[in-house]
Amino acid sequence: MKNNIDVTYVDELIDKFVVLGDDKVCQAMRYSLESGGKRVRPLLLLNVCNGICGNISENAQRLAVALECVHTYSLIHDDLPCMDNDVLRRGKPTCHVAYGETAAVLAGDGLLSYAMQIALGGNFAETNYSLACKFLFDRCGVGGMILGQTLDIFGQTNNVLQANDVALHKTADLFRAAIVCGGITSGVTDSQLQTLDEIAQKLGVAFQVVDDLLDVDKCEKSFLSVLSKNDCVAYAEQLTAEALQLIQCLPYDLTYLQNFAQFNLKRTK
Ligand code: GRG
Repeated sequence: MKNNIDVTYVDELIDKFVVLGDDKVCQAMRYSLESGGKRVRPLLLLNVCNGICGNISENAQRLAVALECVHTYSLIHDDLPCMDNDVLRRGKPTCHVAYGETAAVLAGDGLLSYAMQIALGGNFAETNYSLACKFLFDRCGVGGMILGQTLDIFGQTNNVLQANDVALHKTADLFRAAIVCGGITSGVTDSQLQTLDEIAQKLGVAFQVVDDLLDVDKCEKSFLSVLSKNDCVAYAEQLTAEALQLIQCLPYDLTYLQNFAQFNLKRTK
């Protein structure tokens, strides 16, 4: 069992696997990758591995870093003038404000390609690694995170079902990639993978509900546009309780997941 799977450890893995040049696009990629993200998704993946098999393989490290690259690209593109047009992210100028729109588009593209390069550089002789790579990139694509963004931008969010559908793809799909890939690389059974997937969906939607509660200015296309504040809190609590119950069905030490689920309800950023 490894101790201290924390933000510092994830940062070390990012330094190990993301080796960039010094041109403007690489600078923009580095700027966003190193601007204070919480590293939620890689931490979930690595801690699930550690809790299940007490070991973190290089393949798992690669998937964790690839996932953070995908997450970072999604934020850069989401902030662009043609999407949310945000000027601040994590209290700092967004990538396109700091480096210009063209470099920011390319930085997002670069991070997505880099994620594939890191994942494809892994050891495919290891059981089920190809399955883990497929699962990760399926969850990023047009049936996953991109679908979430498509529903968010071009669809309607008039009721809880629609808001839930957006959150399941925009947010929960990368949580599924994290938690299920942690399970795949640790060799759990298919039925345990199914349970991990259900836990991930509940935690992912709960994360988005709390995100909307923390961003009260965003009144459109938010859980707050279809539920009262109290009902949002109750919904996040209900999803968390369901996730915690499912975690207890698994025969592993998943204390990290339990703590994360509770922490999410109290987080302030
Ligand atoms: C690929 C064109 C394109 C768009 C990407 C999904 C998406 C579309 C953008 C993500 C924008 C967004 C706000 C998604 C919701 C998920 C979410 C709550 C993101 C913030 O995650 P944190 O809190 O971020 O983990 P940090 O800053 O800690 O890395």
